[in-house]
Amino acid sequence: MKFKALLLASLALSPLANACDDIMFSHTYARATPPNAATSAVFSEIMNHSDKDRVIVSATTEAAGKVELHDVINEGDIMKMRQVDKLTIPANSMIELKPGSLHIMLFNLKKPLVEGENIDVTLTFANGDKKVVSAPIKKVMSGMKHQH
Ligand SMILES: [Cu+2]
Repeated sequence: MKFKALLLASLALSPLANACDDIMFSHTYARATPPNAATSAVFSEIMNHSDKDRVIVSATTEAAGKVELHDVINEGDIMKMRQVDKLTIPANSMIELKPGSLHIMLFNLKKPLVEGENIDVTLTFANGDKKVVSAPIKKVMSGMKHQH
């Protein structure tokens, strides 16, 4: 019983309501697609204002049947995308998801992504937090071939 009381006390003291506010997304957008395209990507600048590393372990969106976290690596002269199992935002730092680098990959698009519309992307963190980010759909110059 003593343990339970301690647990409740610590829960009451922890700033659960503010848990997500340490992470800020800016310049988030999804790449507009031509009709019949099956894939797209979401980019963002993600800032971590806390003094703990934060880790994104998965993402989902209504707009796509499958979502993966991706990085781009150089293999010889070829830039290749590969799936990563997490995106770590170091304490008091930021990471940039951008074309040719880290991105959130959308597969099996349910319909084309039309410039001017928005999609919601739900990100799940390693500690169980979830955060929904609205990504405006924009046209992006695509210099990168989709090679998996
Ligand atoms: Cu990708």
